[in-house]
This record gives sequence, structure tokens and C-alpha cells, in this order.
Amino acid sequence: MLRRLWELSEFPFHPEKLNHYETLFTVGNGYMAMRGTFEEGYPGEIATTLVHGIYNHAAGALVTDLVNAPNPLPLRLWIDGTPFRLVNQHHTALQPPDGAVLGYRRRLQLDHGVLIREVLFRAASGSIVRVVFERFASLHDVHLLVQRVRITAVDGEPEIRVESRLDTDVTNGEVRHWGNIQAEADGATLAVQARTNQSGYVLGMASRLISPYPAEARVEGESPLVSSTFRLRQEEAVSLDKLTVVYTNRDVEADRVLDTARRHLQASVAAGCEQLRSAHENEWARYWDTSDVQIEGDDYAQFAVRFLMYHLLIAAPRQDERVSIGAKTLSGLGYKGHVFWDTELFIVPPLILTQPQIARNLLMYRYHNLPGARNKARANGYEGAMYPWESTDTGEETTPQWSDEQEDGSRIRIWTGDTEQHISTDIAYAVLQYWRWTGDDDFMRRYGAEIVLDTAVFWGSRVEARSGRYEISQQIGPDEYHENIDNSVFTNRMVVWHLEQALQLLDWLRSSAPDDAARLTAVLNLTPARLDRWRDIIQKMYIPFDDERQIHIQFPGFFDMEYIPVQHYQPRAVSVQAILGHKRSIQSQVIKQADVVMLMALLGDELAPQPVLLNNWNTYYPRTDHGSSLSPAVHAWVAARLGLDEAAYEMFEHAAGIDLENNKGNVRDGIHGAASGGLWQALIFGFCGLHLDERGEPALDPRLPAHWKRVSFTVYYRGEKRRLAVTNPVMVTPMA
Ligand code: IFM
Repeated sequence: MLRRLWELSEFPFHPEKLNHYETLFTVGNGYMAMRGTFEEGYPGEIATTLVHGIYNHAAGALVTDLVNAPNPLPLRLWIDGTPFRLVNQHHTALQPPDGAVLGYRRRLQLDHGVLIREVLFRAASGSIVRVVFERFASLHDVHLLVQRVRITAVDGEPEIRVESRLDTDVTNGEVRHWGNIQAEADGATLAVQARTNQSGYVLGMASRLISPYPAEARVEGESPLVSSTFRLRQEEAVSLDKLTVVYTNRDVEADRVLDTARRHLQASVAAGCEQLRSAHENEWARYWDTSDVQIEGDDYAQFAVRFLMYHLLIAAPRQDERVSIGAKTLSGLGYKGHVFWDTELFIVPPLILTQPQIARNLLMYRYHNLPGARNKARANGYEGAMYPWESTDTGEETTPQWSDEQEDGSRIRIWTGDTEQHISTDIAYAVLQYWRWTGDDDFMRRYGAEIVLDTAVFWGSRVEARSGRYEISQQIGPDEYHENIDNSVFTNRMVVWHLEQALQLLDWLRSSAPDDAARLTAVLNLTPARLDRWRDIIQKMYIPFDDERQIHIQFPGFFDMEYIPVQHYQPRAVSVQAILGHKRSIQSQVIKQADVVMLMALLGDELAPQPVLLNNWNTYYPRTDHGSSLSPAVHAWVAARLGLDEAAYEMFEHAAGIDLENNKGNVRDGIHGAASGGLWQALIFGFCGLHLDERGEPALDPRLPAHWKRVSFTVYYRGEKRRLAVTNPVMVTPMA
């Protein structure tokens, strides 16, 4: 793979990386996204189009899926009757007489959000054509997908047939979600409407092939298609455009979905592709103005940070506060499109600082889903709001209870939906972080405070008073190898922090927004007795700590388990857990991901003095196998703050390679959204040391890798754009 500073490029074709690259080459606009599959198809492809918020729990499926929508991409070509494709019907490289691929290059322009694929192709007849496909999901008009194919007769005078289709024969793996499919082909316009078979979402798609030649349309099975045939003279070139518009009944009433899509299509056709493209590119320029980070002295890091931001931006809902970003963004079917803590602690922070309106939308998703969190608390015998570990459109808990079948036919019980409860505090953390950076008091008064306070109410009812102190039993901390343990130091300490913040927030509300304070006090039943209990918990919560070694203890009993020197298992392409097996590793000190180290990232110096933080690092870093993609970036961030330059850069590179190099081997399932957001935080909070100082003002404390010359970036602070830069040797450009 080649990388220019603004471009991901594949040259020549790498069929062995087909699914990996489909993920990387995804285009999207925060409403919908399409994986980088080919217009003509390819065996083994995972063609996926995802539209935010369209979930369905099909009969027989374990849990709800984010639904793979009908595929709008198909554009097939025949050159003198030879089908244009990159592989023959036996799935081996194309050889005469099936035609031949003479050259191939694919480029994703990160600055413009445009995907371009160029192929030099020889038909069986001997004619040679150059075919250039382009596509973008408009950032200006989120319902619109624009495709273009340009065909040039390089040698010969070939007859060309182009066929455009909307493919409704789509599934999520084995699971079929769509029913009531209607397909229409009328002139050059194709249309489909379908309804999800359990949740009843209606999706409509209308598409037009804009061709200077006569076109014929028909419906084949349940998919409409249109084709156009013409002959090119030697060296003649022709461009055909395909515009597709998508609507769902999340946008308009169900009976208006298709009609709205059709009208919208008509207006887009009238506007013309050039105008659609420049509006799209201008919108990208607007987003990059605040989201770009420039790194001088390290092209790999520069490219990686642009790539991650591109992927966060194409997944980020810009006009919708009832959806959120799943763990695999909109670029794959992994984790079924479910929303985890990945969003609030990893993805939201870069957005708070560079696109605060999007961050607000994502937090509003949690506000709207408070009823689901309250249901979960009640169902478990608690008060307040207990957010689900995995969330979809309903806000109810959607974590599967059992894994898919293992090789031996068994299934593993998944406990995270029951006992990975720190998510409620993670969400509160993000709300407070948003508030501190944006100063958005209106959001806090009307929505944010209710999230922070009602999750505090949950913890007040969740903790257990035992032997003169408070404990929390049966937890899973960030390190998910150790399930249902008592007194996770991460959870217990974050709960103390959460309750402290909740009390301070209530004080602020009382003084600056007494009506809201009174409303929330009444609705959430914030009695003096309840607040006294919070104060008591803050004082007496059990925080596992080893006085002798001056370290936090991940949980009592952790050090009694088998010690496995994780660093000896190198080089390895899989986690130590995968090598040693589930059973052994859960009874060992092998840690899946930053846990105490995550606590250090979130609380920084507030957690403990520097020597303790260093002791924690020296204890936990060597025991961590980074089995989760969330881990390396957090380690990079913390190592940078501790001045451990070598480890910081090593972990930064590891995190950058998770998607780009597929170093966890599962990018086919989608981009690792949390690793992406984590990488940004390692860069900005870790290496650049951006933080709010004692006065609540942004400040920098850089610790750049030695070979970096300069990092410059933009953040929003309380509604103002600030351009910042740090250099090596350290120099901080005053905030402007
Ligand atoms: O949320 C994460 C978790 O921390 C580790 N396993 C994968 C989840 C989704 O990314």
C-alpha cells in the first residue's frame, strides 16, 4: 500500500487483502457509508452499505444488527461482449480469452472524500480500454451517492455495454433483514423500497444512470437494472454518471420515503454532477479546517492521523442526535453495529475539540436513551440510569449473552452486558469533558446534568456497604480477561470521581440554574439523604492499593494468579490469550487492555503522585497483551505523559497499524473506531500534552518524539477556534 500525505493508494491490485482494503476504502458522510467493494463485484467481497439507525433483530438471530442496506454500487461493463472484471469465474487471475487486466490503481482522496479506481483492460477481442470509476457519498447532501465511470477506447473501437443496478439481494452474513421488497425500473430511473422484517424500518432508494445513449430498464428478481449500449471510436472517451438517493422512515413518514427519494434524485440530476461534486468538496474543506493535524518529521504518523480522522468524520452523524457511532464505525459488520464505551471515551474526545456539534449529537444519543438505561437499572434491582454495555436504536441492553459457536461446538457465556458496568461513568466522563471544553451550559442544564446525576443515582444504589467501607462486587473492568471480579480499581475509583463530579455539578446548577436544579432534584429524587450517601461513598470507597509497592491493585487477588511474561511471546500476531487459551489466561495475570493504565489516562495526576503512576506503569505494561485494539493508543498516551518516549512511540506505531497494517487481522469487520480516536488522543493529549489547567484554560505540555519537528492543530475552546503548534526542541506557539 502506498501512502501520500492525503491519499491512500493501492497499486497494483492486492486480491489477498480484498476485505481489509474494502474497509479502508470506505466512503461515507455520517448518514450512510459504503465499503470499498468493486462496482462489478468480486468473489469473497463483503459488499456493505450501512445507514445510521437502521437496526433489526431478525428471527433466529442472537441479537440486533445494523442492517446491510440494498447495494447501490453495481455498475457492470461489457467490452465487445467481454465482461469487465478483475478475476475469472474460477477465481483466478484473468487470462486471455477472458480478457486481461493490464493495470490497476485505486486511490482514496482523504481531503475530498473521493474514491477513484483506474483499470487498463483488454477485452477478448483485443480492444483495450481505460476505465476510471469514481464515487463519493456527498458530505454536502447526505442522502446522495454519486458515481461516475469514464471509459476511454485506448486501442480499437469497442462496443460497450454498461449496466447499473440496485441490488436488493443483501444479507448480514447469513441473516436476511429485508422484506416487502418493491423494485421498479422506469426509463433510466430505478427505485427500490424495502422494510426490515422485525423493526419495520422502511428504506427507499432511487437511482438514475445518466447516459448520453439510449437506455433500457427492467426488474430482474427483486433488483431493478438499466443498461445502455454504444460504440466508442479509437481514443474516444465517455463518462456516465450514476446518482443514488437514500431515505428511510427515520427521515420522513414511511409512506413518503420513496417519493421523497425520487424527488430528491430529480433535483440532484438537475443540479448536475459538477456542482454536486464541488459542494461536496467544499464541505470537506470546512471539516478539515478544524480537524486536520499537521505533523512535520514523520510522514507515517501524518498519514495515519489524517486517515483516522477521515474515518471518524465519515461515521459521525452530523444532523442526527438519535444515532451514535458503533465500534466498527459504518465500515463493516463487526460487533453488529453496536455502540460501546468506545464512543464516549475514545471517539468523542477528538470530536469535542474539533467538531463540537457532532460531539453534542453523540451525547444527545445517550440523553435520548436514558429510558433504556433506567429500564436496565430497574430490571437489575437498582435505581437511576444504568447504561447498556452494547446499545443500538432502542437504548436497551443488546449485548449477546452467548458467543457464536467455537471450533469445538461450544459457546462462551458473555458477561459484559451483565457486569461491565463502568460504561455509565464513561458516559458521564464524556459529558463533563464536553462541557469543560465547550462551555455549553445550555446543553448541561437541559440534558447533560440529567445523564451525570441519574448515573450517579445508579451508583449510589449499586455500591455495597461492607465492613465499614463501600465495595462493588461482580465487575468487569476494561481488562475483559478477568470477569466478574470484586472491586475493580478502575471502576471503584471512577465511581468516586463520578460522585464527586455529580455533587459539584449540582452545586453549580443550584447557583447558576436554580430552576433546572429544582427540576432535577424533584425528578431524580436527589434528597439530602441521597447526597449524604454519595459523600460517604466518596470517603469510604475501597480503592485497592498496595502500600508497600506503592501501586494500585487491578483487583484484589490479581497478583495471586499465575504470572506469564507477556514480553517473551514475541514476535506474535495474535494475543497471548489466543496462544494460551481462554481458560488459562483468565486465571493468569495477562491483561487484555489498558485498565489501571486507562485509569491513569483519564485521571492523570489526580489519581496519584508521579512515582505511583510510574510504579503502576512498570507493573501493568509488561503484563498487557493488547488483545484489544483499544489498548496500544492509551498506552502511548500515558507513556508520553510519563516521559517514556520509546514506549510511547512504539505504542503509537502499534495503534496506527491496527487498521492500516491489519496487525490484529480483523479489519475485514470494520475500522476500529476506538483505536482511531485513541490515536488522536495519544497525539494531542499525550505527545502535545493538551489539557485544561487549574484555571480551566487550555495549556500545552509537549513531549514530542525526538524525530518530530512540529505538530500544529486546531481546537475549539468555548466556541472559539484556537490554532496551536508545538515544536521540537520544545516551543509552544501562543494560542490564537
Ligand atoms: O469496547 C470494546 C472492549 O473494551 C474490548 N472488546 C471490544 C469492544 C468493542 O470495541
